[in-house]
Amino acid sequence: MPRTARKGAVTKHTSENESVSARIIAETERYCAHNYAPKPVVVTWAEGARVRDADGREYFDMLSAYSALNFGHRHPEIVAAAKEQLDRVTLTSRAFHNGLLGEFCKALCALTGKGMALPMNTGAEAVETALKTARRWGAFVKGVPDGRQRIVCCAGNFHGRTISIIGMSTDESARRGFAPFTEGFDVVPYGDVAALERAVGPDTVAFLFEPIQGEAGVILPPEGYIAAVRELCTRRGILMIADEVQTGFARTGDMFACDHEGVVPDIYILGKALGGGIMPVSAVCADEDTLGVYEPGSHGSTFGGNPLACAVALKAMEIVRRDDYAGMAREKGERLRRALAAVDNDDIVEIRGRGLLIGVEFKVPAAPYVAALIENGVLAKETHERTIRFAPPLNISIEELDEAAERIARAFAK
Ligand code: IF1
Repeated sequence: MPRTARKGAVTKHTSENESVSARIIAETERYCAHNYAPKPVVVTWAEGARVRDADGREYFDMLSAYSALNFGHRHPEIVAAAKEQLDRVTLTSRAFHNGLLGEFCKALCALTGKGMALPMNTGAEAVETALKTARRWGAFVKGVPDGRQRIVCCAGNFHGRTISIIGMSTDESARRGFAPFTEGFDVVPYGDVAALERAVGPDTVAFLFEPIQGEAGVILPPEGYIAAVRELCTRRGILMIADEVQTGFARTGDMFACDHEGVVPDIYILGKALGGGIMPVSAVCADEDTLGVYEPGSHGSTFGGNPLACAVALKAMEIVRRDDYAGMAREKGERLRRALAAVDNDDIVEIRGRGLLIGVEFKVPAAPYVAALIENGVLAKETHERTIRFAPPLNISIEELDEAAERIARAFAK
């Protein structure tokens, strides 16, 4: 198969003083696999909602590392917690106890209302852990013959990049060349409860969904969908698994996006912002009748629950509540959506989202608008070609948010 030319090759930098960025980009392009086409910005410093590139230009970060930076870059209290822990112990593996894992899991249980937590590192690892939990629960608790467990998921889903997870994907670009895939998944249209009702059978053990589909383009389900899913999963005896990796930790204006409809899923999948913007921390939270399916040696991770991750996440969980990040996301999300709605550009088809997870859909490819945003000092990225996601740190100041909105309006002016 001839190597296809890589899309989005680095654009030639125009002026001399950009040679630092160009040199760094060229080195990255030469030695790093091309599994991304990054925008031509080399971030070398960041604080709060601001980042600077290798040539000293400053931008507002309106992507927040895909919602892992709810607390902004280098939140001082979270950095301090990390530094303190660095001088004690950073890694033990789970072959031994460490001084923070119990406290970390207890705090997660307090935050989610669940009885237990299982610590992992990346979102994908937490999703895989939730899938394994559901399959075991199906075999050991529900009584589905082992090997026949089925899990329902949604068209347009994004849950990570492992082979089992992309096996659920309906995005050909995430699947091409990676077959064969893991069996046991059924796909239903997102937001369609009747389709879910039809898809659930005697061997179905769980339904996995995103309360708002991020990567699909900030797609909100119909009002009442989450509550209807809750009722259906309870009635049909299957686990309701909410992937809150991107929507969790106050991003959508509630602690979790399921809270918008007052729903508690059987399993929460958490990640991204749980790491406070410092390091990967993820977890699966559920009650003991679900997470109790594990016995020693049945699942694990070298770094899962390490003391440095626990220290950082404990501080993040303290701050997200103490400083009412959900309230901030609601207030600033409304402010930003109002500013975006005032932009006069008939290329804009729809502005949607909740809290500070906002998508602006265009009728044309959005990449040129992203380039204009970058020229105006705003970092963002399009998803699925025509939707630009705006997800700034939740603690961005009102002044910074208003300045960012003005820059966005300038970039979007036709
Ligand atoms: C990429 C997307 C966002 C996620 C949800 C699990 C994971 C993610 C709902 C896995 C991760 C990231 C991955 C990153 C880009 C980004 C992304 F565009 F890919 F889909 F945010 F929308 N569940 N999303 O959004 O977590 O293993 O990455 O820690 O892979 O390109 P992870």
